[in-house]
Amino acid sequence: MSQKKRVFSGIQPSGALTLGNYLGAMKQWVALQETHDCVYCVVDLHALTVPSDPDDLKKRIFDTAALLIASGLDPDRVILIIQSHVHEHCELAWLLSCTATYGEMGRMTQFKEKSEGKESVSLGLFTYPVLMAADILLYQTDLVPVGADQKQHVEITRDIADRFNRRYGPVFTLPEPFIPEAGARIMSLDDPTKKMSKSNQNPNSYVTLLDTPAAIRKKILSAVTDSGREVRYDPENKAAVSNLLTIYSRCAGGSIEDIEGMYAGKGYADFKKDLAAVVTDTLRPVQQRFEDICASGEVARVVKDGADKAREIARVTLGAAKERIGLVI
Ligand code: AQP
Repeated sequence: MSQKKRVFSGIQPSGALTLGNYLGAMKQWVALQETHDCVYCVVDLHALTVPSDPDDLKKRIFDTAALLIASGLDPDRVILIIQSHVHEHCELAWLLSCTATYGEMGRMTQFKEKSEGKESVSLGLFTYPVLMAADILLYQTDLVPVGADQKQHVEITRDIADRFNRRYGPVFTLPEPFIPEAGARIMSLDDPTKKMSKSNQNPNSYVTLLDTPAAIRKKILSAVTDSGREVRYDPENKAAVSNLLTIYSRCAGGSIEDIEGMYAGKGYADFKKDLAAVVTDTLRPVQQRFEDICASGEVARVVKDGADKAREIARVTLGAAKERIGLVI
């Protein structure tokens, strides 16, 4: 048995993957495959919590899996799955929903944000954290790499697991959130107070991983900036430029101070033109690999193999949970 710690993380096919997903999550997932035993999941069932067109959804699920491979995930080293292919996720979610409470679901910030102002929200949006807990706990996960916004969901996963273990006996490993270093939260190009999100209604608020060089240039040149013309990192007073500096640094690899030095005495226009080129160069190899992967038909094989391997782990955990609860198995 592997002595490596187990990592689990998921990504929703709720839109075209963005530079925020890539810099904040996917690059880190790729790095973790070197040192950890990783299970990564296209969480298609989570994406159903908001309505979407069936044909679009199908394409987005496929593209998300292909983009994960194109970004550098090695299917021979990680388990890559589509959540709905492993039915144990839903079955465990029901068992856990009988341990979680209505009150704790209502306290989730993401639910409050996503339901705000809506006349009607799905029950799935409310119970989303329980399905996420099932995703994580099925694989006896040690570490969950997530953005800071998802920390609360990992904490509630721990609480549910701990309550279950105390009530019925030890079944689940208690996972820890693994949050990337400061600056990994990429903000919206049209509003630096909001996270760059693939479901934002304004396509100019994000760069997608499959945007053309012309689209990238247009979006970055039209990104909001702050007053003044100095390219300086100051998240409090220059949130927009600070976000663009973070993107530059995370794409090109240099420190923010070095990049500030390169643009000393120059204005925003020069900086943005270069940033568009840096982002294009970062995404070009991912886009090329994506084309090759789609043409090869590899994705269907990878996710089938992934589901077969995942089920072996998931079946054991689910069986142990059912037995402890007292179900007849
Ligand atoms: N802007 C971001 N900066 C850094 N990390 C980000 N992540 C998402 N946006 C940013 C991280 O990507 C992983 C997968 O996220 P997800 O797709 O499951 O859901 P999300 O966090 O809700 O991402 P989006 O793009 O904002 O999706 P929608 O619009 O559908 O809600 C997570 O680790 C997340 O932190």
